[in-house]
Amino acid sequence: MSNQTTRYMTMAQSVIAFLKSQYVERDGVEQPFFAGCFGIFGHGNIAGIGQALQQMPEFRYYQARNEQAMVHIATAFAKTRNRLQTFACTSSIGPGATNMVTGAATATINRLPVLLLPGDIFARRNVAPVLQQLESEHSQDISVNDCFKPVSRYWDRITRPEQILTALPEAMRVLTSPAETGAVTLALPQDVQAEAYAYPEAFFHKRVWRVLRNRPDRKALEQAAAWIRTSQRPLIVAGGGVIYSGATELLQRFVDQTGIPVGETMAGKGSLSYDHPLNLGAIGATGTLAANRIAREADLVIGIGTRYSDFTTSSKTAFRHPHVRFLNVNVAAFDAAKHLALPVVGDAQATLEELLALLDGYHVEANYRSQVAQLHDAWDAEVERIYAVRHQPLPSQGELIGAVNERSAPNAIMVCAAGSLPGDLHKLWRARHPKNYHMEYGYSCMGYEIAGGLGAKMAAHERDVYVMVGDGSYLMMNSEIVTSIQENYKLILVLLDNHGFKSIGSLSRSLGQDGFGTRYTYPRNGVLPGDEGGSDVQTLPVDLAANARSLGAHVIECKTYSDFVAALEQARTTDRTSVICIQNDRYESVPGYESWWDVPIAEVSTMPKVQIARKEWEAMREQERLFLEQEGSANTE
Ligand SMILES: Cc1ncc(C[n+]2csc(CCOP(=O)(O)OP(=O)(O)O)c2C)c(N)n1
Ligand SMILES: [Mg+2]
Repeated sequence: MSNQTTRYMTMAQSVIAFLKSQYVERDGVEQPFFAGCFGIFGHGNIAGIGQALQQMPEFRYYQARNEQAMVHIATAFAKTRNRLQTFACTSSIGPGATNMVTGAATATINRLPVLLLPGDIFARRNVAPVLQQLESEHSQDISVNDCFKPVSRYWDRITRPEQILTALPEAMRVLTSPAETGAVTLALPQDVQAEAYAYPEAFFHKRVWRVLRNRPDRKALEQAAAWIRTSQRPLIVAGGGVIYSGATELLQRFVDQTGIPVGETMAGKGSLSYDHPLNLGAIGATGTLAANRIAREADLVIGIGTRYSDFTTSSKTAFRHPHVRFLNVNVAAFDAAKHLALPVVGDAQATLEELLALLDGYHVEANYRSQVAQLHDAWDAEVERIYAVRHQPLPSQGELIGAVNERSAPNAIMVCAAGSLPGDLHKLWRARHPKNYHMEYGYSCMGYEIAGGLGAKMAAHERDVYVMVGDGSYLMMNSEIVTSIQENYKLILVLLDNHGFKSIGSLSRSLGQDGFGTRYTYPRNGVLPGDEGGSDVQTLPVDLAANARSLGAHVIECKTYSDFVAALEQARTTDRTSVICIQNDRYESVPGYESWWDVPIAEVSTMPKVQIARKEWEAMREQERLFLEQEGSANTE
């Protein structure tokens, strides 16, 4: 140790100096892993990370308005960059830190890398309780930052400056691992951030983290090929992993050679161009008739880069063939093993390449392929029908989605996360490239939309970014409009106002609960009206257009479909963040297509509609499958 050159610097300075020197490389392409640091300063980080950022302006600091939002920005940025680049996020202690917990969960659930650096209470403790400190009577080794543990893939608290020497490399290992990535949290006590230490110079040398394309076990691969060859009705479920791995072109070659059709998950939509004849479109609870019909009778489901959420499996009712088997290609053993599958653990691109070679000469039977082609075409016609609805007096959501899809440049990005939009977009959006459809549906976090749009735009300046957002999500988090103006990243926000929760309103109706608590209206006789209030309700005096204008956005208000089309044209040519406000009909919905989603209904109630809904639910529950006994599965063969 004594002969080594060292740099005497604060722990916070060492963090920034280290982050600046971290690179990733995949397929021979090298790039810095961090695009900079988002942050909001307070006493918990200003003199530590804040001072370090000020001293090292080459590691760009960006100011956000809300800590949750800045994590969403970083997450969306990482998603757009296929997990090869992200931001660090610094916060003060207390509320600044816990505001990031929701962002951390969003990143971890979606398997996207973000580095969180919340400030923490004094390690030396003598001045405790400091402002915003949570006290505990049973331990002094506790702070609100412990809340990050379950939502982080790696969590550490740095109570001595030299601990960063072992913590940061661990953080990098997890962040750059496709199988392990998610939120990484390093809680940094505010006193330790400012403490100096003689760090070895070598710690700051440029380090390149190779993002590996792990190849699958050969035997598993051969078995996979054998299963495919004996299958009559195979179906690929393409998840986000296909896109993150950059395996989309290979997927197309794979399906062209084998004739196996593809259903796409929320994160996997865009894996294959919408107009490919073997693309059945969205699968599952928000799926198309084409994908759900084929799923029902599939005898082999080939999951590629999917975590099989309940939306993908229609709560385990989508796959009904009595002898259906699963074969899962995934970087994460955890996901590969789901549904008692034959697990093929490896990178999607590397695996598809090898699997394709083993499938030489194989093709699905002609009648299966023609059934798929027919369903594909019928679905296309259904989308066309919904795009052409001209609902009066308020337009339908489906036609507005159609207008955005048709009027946006083919290389644009559409960002969305929560409400009724994700289900409609999953079905109706015509994804023309792998980044066209940016949906955060792992956490479906209201508030992700605008911040996420900014992250996507920062990652892809050259593309137009459309944020599709409901009035509920808009009200929950619109703060980053300001950041988009400050940093001059133009977004086009499409704000669909239906005075409340269209999504939960229709969910509520399906449960026999009449839209209770889902409308933005004044209470009547001390009760908030649901559907029974009809149009005879007093709406709230909220002016979302004025709100957006007040944040610095260019605002276009429209009433009709043709106003909306004109607004889209105008927004395209405006040079700053634009918000298109339109009211849409709360009740006119895109239908479901032979799918289900399990939301439990009250077992006993005084409400007759709830009792009826409960009976229907009980029947559907019977259809949920466990996939415990699969002939010839990995464990029995
Ligand atoms: C942070 C958060 N809180 C609650 C929910 C549950 N939730 C899902 S959609 C929704 C309503 C969204 O309203 P809006 O953005 O207006 O979209 P709409 O349903 O009207 O299309 C709610 C409350 C959520 N997904 N995220
Ligand atoms: Mg709404």
